[in-house]
Amino acid sequence: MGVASEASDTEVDAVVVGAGFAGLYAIYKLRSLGLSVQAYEAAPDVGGTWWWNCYPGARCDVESLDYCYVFDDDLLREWKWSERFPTQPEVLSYAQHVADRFDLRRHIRFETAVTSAHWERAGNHWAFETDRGDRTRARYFISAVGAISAPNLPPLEGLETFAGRVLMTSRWPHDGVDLAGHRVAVIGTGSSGIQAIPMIAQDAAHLTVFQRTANFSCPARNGPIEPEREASVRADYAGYRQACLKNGAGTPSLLLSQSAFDLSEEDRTAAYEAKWARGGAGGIPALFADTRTDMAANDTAAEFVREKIRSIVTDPAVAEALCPTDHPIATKRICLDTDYYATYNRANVTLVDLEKTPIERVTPTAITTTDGEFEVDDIVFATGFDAVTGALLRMDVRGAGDLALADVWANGPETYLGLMVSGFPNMFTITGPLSPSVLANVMVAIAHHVEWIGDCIGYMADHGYDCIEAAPEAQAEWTEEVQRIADGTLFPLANSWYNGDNIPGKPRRFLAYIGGFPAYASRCEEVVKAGYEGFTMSVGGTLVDA
Ligand code: N01
Repeated sequence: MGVASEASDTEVDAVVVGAGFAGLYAIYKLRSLGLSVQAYEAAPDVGGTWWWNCYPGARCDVESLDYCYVFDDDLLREWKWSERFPTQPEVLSYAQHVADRFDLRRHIRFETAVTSAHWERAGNHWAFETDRGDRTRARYFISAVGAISAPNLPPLEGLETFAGRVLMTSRWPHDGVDLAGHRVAVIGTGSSGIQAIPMIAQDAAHLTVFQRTANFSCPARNGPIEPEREASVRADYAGYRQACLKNGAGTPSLLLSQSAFDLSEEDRTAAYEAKWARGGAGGIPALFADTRTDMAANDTAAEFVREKIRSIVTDPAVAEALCPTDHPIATKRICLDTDYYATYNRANVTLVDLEKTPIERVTPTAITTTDGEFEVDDIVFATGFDAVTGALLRMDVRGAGDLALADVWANGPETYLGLMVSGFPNMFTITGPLSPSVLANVMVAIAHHVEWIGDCIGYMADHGYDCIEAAPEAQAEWTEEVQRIADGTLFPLANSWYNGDNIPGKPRRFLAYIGGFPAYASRCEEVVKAGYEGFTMSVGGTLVDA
């Protein structure tokens, strides 16, 4: 744990905001370049989203062997995951291990949130302020705030009058919550809700789930890592990592090239059955290359999962309410569960379909829908995040000419490669908007960005530059390209956080690059080979020949 000390007034080479997996690696990388680094983290410890989201059932939906750093061979060798899909405590302990192993904590000021970051042209630096009164100046601003880290608490009428406990999966108390004997409400059935619901149902006297939109979920089939699989990965980490980098989603088991219609109906169903039996979130939707682009192909996967729901849930009306029909499968992040659908067969679980009977208000003792009153002791919000842009925009970020990032992005984020924003010199965004980020294995996406940024800063130092900015034309082209590729898929058909739909008033724009991780990485490499094409490098903002 970090120790909070008095407010400071310092100057460093780089400020890193956030000490999750992106922030930790950024600290390590920048320090290895010889830069002085100050990181700020709002939580009392490292881990980012894995620190905050300690709700019951929280677990990673990427396989553990794929969810790790690869920058250090000894680290790879010494860390041993215990399960195929690691629990939140295990992922958190991995982050803590890395922080200790590489002595990263001494660079991090914990329980300290950056409130503002302003570019000061005169000093060619960023000036930061924190909620503890720290003032720090730094040449480089590295945003490692995370794509899924700014919680969304819907403003339900009357919530402030509720007499019971109000909990959020994304802000779950670290010392746990005793739900025994309680009547609990869960609002939200995304990845967080779907993981928490089966666990809460086991503890609570009664659980009422308030579902606004049914979601597709596949069984995790979690368990110990198969020894042969682990041995083969460990025998050739370098080869395995190459396979990750060549895969569209940054994890080798996903995305095949065949069409759903290359197989007969019988063979296709058998292939889906095999994936369902094997478990994992990527299995069913990633089985065929056209699932995300062709509605008929998508329907084959969607209907397969709907049939599974009908076969698991014994009450036909409840089963139908749980069957998603409003969006193609995998156009919202597919969920990964353990016994989610079967939980609705329990006598102590009730499903409320908000599509038919919306919430009207919260009273001191109940949630009231158009259908009546549901008395509860605790309300758990599993209502997601202001994803991809929210955490950055919750800070007061101002670039050249005192331009506020919030104003620049008023119609949606614009970036160049998801790495930089025009008008915001020396500000890099790890897994930023319009990069593969949430559509790739985030550990692969983080590693790629941190290394690209580190190489870029190293190049600048070698060539005598101290200022880099994205060119407006390059940014406009990239922003347009990201949307155009998304428009060629089924993703825009879903109301999802991928498009910003979950936050009232948020402009609709597809927030991640969906062209696949290898295409993205190649583009970034080409840009470098062409002398950082689309970026302008200078000395203190003045263009020079270096
Ligand atoms: O959030 P979500 P999440 N009234 O936005 C509902 C990652 N993650 O925290 O669909 C009533 O997906 C909302 O309804 P609707 C993963 O990338 C990973 O679950 O908008 N309901 C939805 O059901 C994931 O995608 C892991 O109609 C309201 C739910 O709340 C991302 O984080 C685990 C509402 C929010 O679902 C976010 O997942 C957890 C309202 N006013 C998360 N507002 C793993 O690695 C929202 N909802 C496994």
